[in-house]
Amino acid sequence: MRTYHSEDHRLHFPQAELAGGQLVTPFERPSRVEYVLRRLRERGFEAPADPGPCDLDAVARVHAPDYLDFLERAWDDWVADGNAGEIIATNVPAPGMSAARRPEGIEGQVGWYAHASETAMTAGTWAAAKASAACAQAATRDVMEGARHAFALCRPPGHHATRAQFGGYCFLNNAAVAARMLRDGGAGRVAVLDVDFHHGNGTQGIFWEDGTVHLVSIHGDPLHAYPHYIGYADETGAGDGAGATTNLPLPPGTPYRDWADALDRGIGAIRDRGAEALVVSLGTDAYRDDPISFFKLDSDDFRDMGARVAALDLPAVVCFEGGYAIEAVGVNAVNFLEGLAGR
Ligand code: 7XA
Ligand code: ZN
Repeated sequence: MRTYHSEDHRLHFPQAELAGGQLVTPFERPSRVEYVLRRLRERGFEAPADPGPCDLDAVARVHAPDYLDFLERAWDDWVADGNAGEIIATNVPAPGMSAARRPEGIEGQVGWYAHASETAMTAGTWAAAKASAACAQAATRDVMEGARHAFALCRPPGHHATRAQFGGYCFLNNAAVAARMLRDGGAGRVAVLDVDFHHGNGTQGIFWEDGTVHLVSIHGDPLHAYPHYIGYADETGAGDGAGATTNLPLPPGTPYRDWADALDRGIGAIRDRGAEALVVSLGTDAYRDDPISFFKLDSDDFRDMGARVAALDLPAVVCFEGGYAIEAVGVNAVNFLEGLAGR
């Protein structure tokens, strides 16, 4: 299995995340990638390839042009406005406000394009986000050219990024870009299987009315978990996409046997809709020691998870998402890949 990685992920390293009423070092930090790289090496995977430049046309297939323009200029506009710190959304168009007009000032625009305030932007965020999407694109090209599986070590992650908003540490939706590329490349139906602890709200929104891309997301029940306001089982898509969203929320403390039952239901749903290719949003934050999550999976469970996904017998692009129990992130991600590859 080929793997893709860009050192440009380092360009995104905010110093602050608003968590529990404090500014802390973000959970989503560059060392996460180091642990995955180290484990890939230890387990004999070939050295990750650089993905090359990001194809912005492919990104624009899933994100709004004005949002991409905002991401590109946000830092310069922020600094030009006299701001000395990192970009953090402090004002948002809440329900009840007139949200029909985008503000002209950068502070108002930051809130316009954000759906959460834990996620800071820095001078290098746009470059890192593009490099992350480029990894997904390179892995997708591999699969389109006949590879069975490919792994994109994406950072920053992507599944919370909607068509026109960032949040949840995500700016560009790498999995959605991959799914769109697979469809544009000729796959009749594509499935996105999101095994990250958090609901893939961005992916859901992007494909909400698209019956050709089936999202299956297994995640912490939004009654108790971020992103809090979306991800319920009765959200199943609309219009042409009616029935093409499958949400499998699970309660606090869920052990692997229950999690795996949900996975098997999701795999059954993917089979039923007849996907020809698969994108996996691989977060490892369902792990029992993850600091911001509440499932109880062990490291070995990620290998079993990969093996169950392999039984779908579909070509698959795997995009890295969340996972913050730093030392275990590498083991868990690579266990999944080995299970998938039958190693
Ligand atoms: O998969 N998504 C993540 O791992 C990011 C979750 C962000 C949680 C922020 C809670 N304030
Ligand atoms: Zn997550």
